[in-house]
Amino acid sequence: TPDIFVFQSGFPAMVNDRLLRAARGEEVDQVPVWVMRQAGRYLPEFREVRAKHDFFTMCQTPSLSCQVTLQPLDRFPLDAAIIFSDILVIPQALGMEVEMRPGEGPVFPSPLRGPEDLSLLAPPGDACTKLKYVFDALTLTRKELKGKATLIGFSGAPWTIMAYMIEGKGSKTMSNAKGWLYKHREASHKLLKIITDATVHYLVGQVQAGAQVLQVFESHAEHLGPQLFREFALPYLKQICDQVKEQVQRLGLPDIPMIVFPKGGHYALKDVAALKYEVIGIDWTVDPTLARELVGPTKVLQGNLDPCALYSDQKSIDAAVKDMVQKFGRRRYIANLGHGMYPDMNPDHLAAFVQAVQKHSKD
Ligand code: 1CP
Repeated sequence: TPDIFVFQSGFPAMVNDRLLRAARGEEVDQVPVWVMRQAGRYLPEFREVRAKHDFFTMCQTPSLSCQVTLQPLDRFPLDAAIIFSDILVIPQALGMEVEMRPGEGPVFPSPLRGPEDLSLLAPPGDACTKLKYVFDALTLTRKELKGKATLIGFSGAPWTIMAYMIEGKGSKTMSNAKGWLYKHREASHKLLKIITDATVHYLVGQVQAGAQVLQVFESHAEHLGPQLFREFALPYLKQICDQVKEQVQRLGLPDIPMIVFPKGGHYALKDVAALKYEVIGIDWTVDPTLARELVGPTKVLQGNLDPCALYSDQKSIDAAVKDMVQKFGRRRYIANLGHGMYPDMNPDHLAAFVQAVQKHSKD
């Protein structure tokens, strides 16, 4: 539609498209770099904003979301910005209450108790009308970025979201959510389908709003193992990628590179590589050489320094990054940590990480 054309063409031209090029498998002058949780409490300027506002109020206020999304880019020469939001806005949009409790993380006061609770969820097609604030934050941020970095939109993957909806918070074992997979197989698929449908709408909306790359976080892959992953994660990751790409094409928008991050899912990398995601995020437990062997030559890899390596001194960070870049190679590679920043990390050590990627990967 003409509306969308105006929207997409109304953004500033890209001054730095390194990450986009790498995601498409094209040659780059140096390896692009960004880090998961690059906007967050390890930055004093983030804590200052966070002290004044509730977490979800920040997500729901485009000017605040934009402000903290850009904070790490003012400090470090990063090649991407990831929109400040959370994967749990999808359960919220499906009608569930989620609170962010200081020191505890996200908590659902009324998690799903059993299959009968599925009838309480809002229809997935309606969910996205409640997430307009994310779209507005993306549009604003894409403009404010002025083409200096690629804007990443994201969502959680269905199994990871289902796990929170049933556990009601983070869990060491995920035994309640896994209990559903064994006891309520049909209802589990029904729930995963609801989440998938809402997520497809949500991600397509993010592209319309200005997201240039999408990352799908399967943060709790480690709890599944090969069999459960094949039945309860893989088909939904496939549906998300296939349907988002199809709908984006139907809207006349350019093809969007997609990243899938199956954290702790080393056992599933071969299966995941059969999907159409261009980029696969690798956590720090997988050796880069093995990751490349498992996914084959054409996929782009992203990762994977142990985040805790940032607790070491700057010289050691430089050496670790040199080793990582050498193992992954300069082509079809996006440098990142193997998971997110922690609140007690020193921003100067992230600076050392970013600088080392650039130093060791220039052509
Ligand atoms: O720069 C960025 O990455 C900021 C945007 C962002 C993203 C991509 C946030 C802000 N959250 C997320 C994704 C997210 N949220 C994931 C996937 C990534 C991952 O595996 O870490 C997950 C699992 C969540 C759920 C969540 N939100 C947790 C984990 C809970 C648990 O114990 O399992 C927590 C602690 C949050 C809160 C949160 N989200 C984001 C921030 C900055 C914070 C800290 C909260 C605060 O400021 O009070």
